[in-house]
Amino acid sequence: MSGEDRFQAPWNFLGLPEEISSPQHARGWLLPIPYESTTSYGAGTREGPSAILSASRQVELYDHEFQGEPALAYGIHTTPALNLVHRSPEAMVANVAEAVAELLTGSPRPEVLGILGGEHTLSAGVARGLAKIMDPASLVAVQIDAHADLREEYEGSPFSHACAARRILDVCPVFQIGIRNLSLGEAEFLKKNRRVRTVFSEESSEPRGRFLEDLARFVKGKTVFFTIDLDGLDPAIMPAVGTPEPGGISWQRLLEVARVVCRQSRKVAVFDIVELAPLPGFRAPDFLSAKLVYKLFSYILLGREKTKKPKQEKRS
Ligand SMILES: [Mn+2]
Repeated sequence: MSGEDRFQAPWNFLGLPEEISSPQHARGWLLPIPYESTTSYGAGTREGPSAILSASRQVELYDHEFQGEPALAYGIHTTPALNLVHRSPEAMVANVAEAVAELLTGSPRPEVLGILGGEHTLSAGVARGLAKIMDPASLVAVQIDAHADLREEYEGSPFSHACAARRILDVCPVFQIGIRNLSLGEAEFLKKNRRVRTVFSEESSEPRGRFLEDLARFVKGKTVFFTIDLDGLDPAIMPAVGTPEPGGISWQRLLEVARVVCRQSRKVAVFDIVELAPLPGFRAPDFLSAKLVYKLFSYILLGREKTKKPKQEKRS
């Protein structure tokens, strides 16, 4: 055994060395929030953040799409997990809002904050945190999900995971993609609410992806909170969720959506990836999640440079 083999890469996202992952250097920060309380079916989302961090250490730094090692250019800092006081979902939401607002206004601070959940309820806190530190009129949310999550309350709580989008809608307009499970009450709410645009699963899987033009218009000039409930994906590639639904978004379509959101908006301030409930011995969903986090950081922090059209060389 050589000296090198005895030492593991640092315990952070992608196993980056200190000079790349320090808060002073890193333009992207990652905050784990292992919160689980109101999950209604399969449990295990509290294990999500550590499974993603663990899988990320196997993700290749080289990204074929970018023809390089993007993380080394912008740096990613993994903060300690947010310790939540489990008094109530309301207290959690307030805690998350405070933490997000503090991180985004502190010094040093990230250009973009990624959050690893944890159940979807925490996204209500993220939206509130953003509204504290910026003009909510320039904020919009894009939601990937199987569920509309538009209930006013569920099992007696307005802060259930089944109300995640409704609580974001309290703060800003929402564009939701991949939806294939909602209640009668939610369907009626959708018809009369103009602040939410719902792309149902059949439309989000349509080969030409015509909804992407609407999405581009929705995010144009806005600061985006991008919230990804992993159950929005096809359960064939993402079975490790509490409430899997047949149908859903492919990996390629998800990346198309992410490119539009990250490149057409003014900026993405926060993204969260929630509801991973790891399946022991089955690593593909953990790895997908880790790769998704890396792609999002790259689209946000390098994406704009990549979208600039190369100047045409004059031929003489
Ligand atoms: Mn969901």
